[in-house]
Amino acid sequence: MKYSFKLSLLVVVLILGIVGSSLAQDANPVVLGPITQRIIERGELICGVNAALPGFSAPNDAGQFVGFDVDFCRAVAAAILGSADAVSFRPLTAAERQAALQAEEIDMLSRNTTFTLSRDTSWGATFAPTTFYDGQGVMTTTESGITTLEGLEGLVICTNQGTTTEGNITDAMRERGLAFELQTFAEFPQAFEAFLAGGCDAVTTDISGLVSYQATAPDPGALYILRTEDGSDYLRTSKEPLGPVTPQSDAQFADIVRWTIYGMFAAEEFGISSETIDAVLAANQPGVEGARPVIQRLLGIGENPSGSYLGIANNFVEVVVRQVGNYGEVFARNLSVAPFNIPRGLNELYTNGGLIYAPPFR
Ligand SMILES: N[C@@H](CCC(=O)N[C@@H](CS)C(=O)NCC(=O)O)C(=O)O
Repeated sequence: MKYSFKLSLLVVVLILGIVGSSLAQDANPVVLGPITQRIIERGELICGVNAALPGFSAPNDAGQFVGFDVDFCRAVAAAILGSADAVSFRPLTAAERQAALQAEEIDMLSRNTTFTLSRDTSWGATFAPTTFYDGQGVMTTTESGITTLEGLEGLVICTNQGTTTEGNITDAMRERGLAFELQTFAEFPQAFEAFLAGGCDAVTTDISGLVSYQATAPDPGALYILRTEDGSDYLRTSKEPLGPVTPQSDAQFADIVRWTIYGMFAAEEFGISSETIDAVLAANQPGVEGARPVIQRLLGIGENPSGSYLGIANNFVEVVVRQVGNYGEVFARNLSVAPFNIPRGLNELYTNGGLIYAPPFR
């Protein structure tokens, strides 16, 4: 009796061991989150964007959305659906974005949105990695001769509602002991129009936004973005880390967005672009001399798991780079060109002194 009990215990332990080890070999099967599932069923990603921020997000002459922020929507669609074109864009104002995200009218938001503590907690949102490290700036007219915040004492500064900008400008002026009048508008284009019409002495928002508006204004030379005392850079009155946002209800989808962005950062770091992808693939096949394991893991070459951890195509980084490009290509195509000519600055790779850094793909 005692003997047979021991025997059956041994059998149970053996069975558990076999089942356990086969589970471990399979890794954890990925359970797709509700938003990921919806995107797959719909065959399309719904992405909330800015309708009027050339360089970052605006319709082109053919009515298609193009720009830096738009390309991250396209990258996520390529990662999940295999096609960067499988995106439906929803134009949203700054004030509309929180509700749209909370109601899950959009799968993700990619709209010059600053990552802050209050938004991360009270929006019911998950912030993806920062794709553009920005700061708030202030614009005056060349004609006014105002080149400092002190020069704006007692004057009218305009911006749009529902933004980090409103609080930041108040802090910046108060810290310097400068009184001023803040006028806010429902949308930034209205604030900019009021400024151009002389109703505001200055207008303030993200420096990227000011550069975009200046570049596309009828007379860019008539507009001045305040600079630091030594003139070497724009005056930054805040930190504005901008990046995509997803609803908090789906951590699995948030992982896909996060690692799609990291994949684009890592691809730039390892010299993998839409132009070099075929050569990189060929040079890194198993058994090829000089093949780099770090690249094999990133691109999911051979037996290396990559997208399989996310429940999407194992070679998702290859698909994204082929169709959208690496981070540097996306930056160059949209922002390094005239009329914007935005320098990489903090948005350089960490290997070049910037903040763009991807954790390991392992
Ligand atoms: N990054 C800031 C500001 C974003 C913002 O609203 N920027 C303006 C100026 S570039 C804009 O997008 N305006 C368009 C609008 O108001 O709809 C935030 O997240 O609050």
